[in-house]
Amino acid sequence: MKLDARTIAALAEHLEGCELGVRDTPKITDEHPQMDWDDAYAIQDAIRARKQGRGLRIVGLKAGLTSHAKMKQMGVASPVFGFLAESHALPEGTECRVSELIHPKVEPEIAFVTRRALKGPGCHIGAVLAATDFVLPGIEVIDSRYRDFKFDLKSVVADNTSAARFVVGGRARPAAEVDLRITGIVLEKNGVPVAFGAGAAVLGHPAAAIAMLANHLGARGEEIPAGTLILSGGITEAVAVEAGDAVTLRVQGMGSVGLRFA
Ligand code: OOG
Ligand code: MG
Repeated sequence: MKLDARTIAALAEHLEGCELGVRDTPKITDEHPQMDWDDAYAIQDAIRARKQGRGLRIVGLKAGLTSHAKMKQMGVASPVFGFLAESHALPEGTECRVSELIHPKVEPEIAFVTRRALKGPGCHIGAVLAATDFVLPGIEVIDSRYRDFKFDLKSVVADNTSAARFVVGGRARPAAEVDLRITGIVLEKNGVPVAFGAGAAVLGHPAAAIAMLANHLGARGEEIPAGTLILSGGITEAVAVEAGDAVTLRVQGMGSVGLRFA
């Protein structure tokens, strides 16, 4: 760790303040270039603790920057991990209020729900599939707190990997019943297909993102508990949205999930 406890607490307060106050900020590594990975995750953990301290439940986990499309769009080279709080969850059929967000974008994702705990190191796709209860379509709304979505990996980890809102829905399927590598997806905006892909875009198999998360947590002495919802990462580039837009994600064999922006 390169930052002291006070700086970590102050940066967590700053970034969460930007989230709740709908304000952007320059990336935090501009002022703290010496920040390391442990600092970045410590800031994210402090944001999580702030939310829990206000009585908010943590309802899931997320992997991000797990596809080449996303890595290329954001100019980075490795996945990152974050959390989903109760305040990020949108029930299917409700509207997402754009006034609560800075510059939202949507991502088509496959969500996993575990039935057994997953613990790294050494977690692999097979272990993930064996521990998965079901998979289902999910739309993640990301909203980097950084000006113009410009960041480096440490800054985005500290900012809880741009987590803002998400919705899951459609038809949940047992993981054993689908081949997620060749599962096709179409993302529609206002009825027009705008992004297409297949599960293999995410690290060859979306379950690989969950294995990476388990291994990441394992290195910190933590695990993915049973019953956890996990977003495995955007399959395509993220698509900007504004008030009035309606977005639908269709996933082969899993129906569709939609979100309206107001
Ligand atoms: C970081 C979060 C990326 C994903 O699914 O790739 C992410 C960002 O692009 O702002 O959630
Ligand atoms: Mg995402």
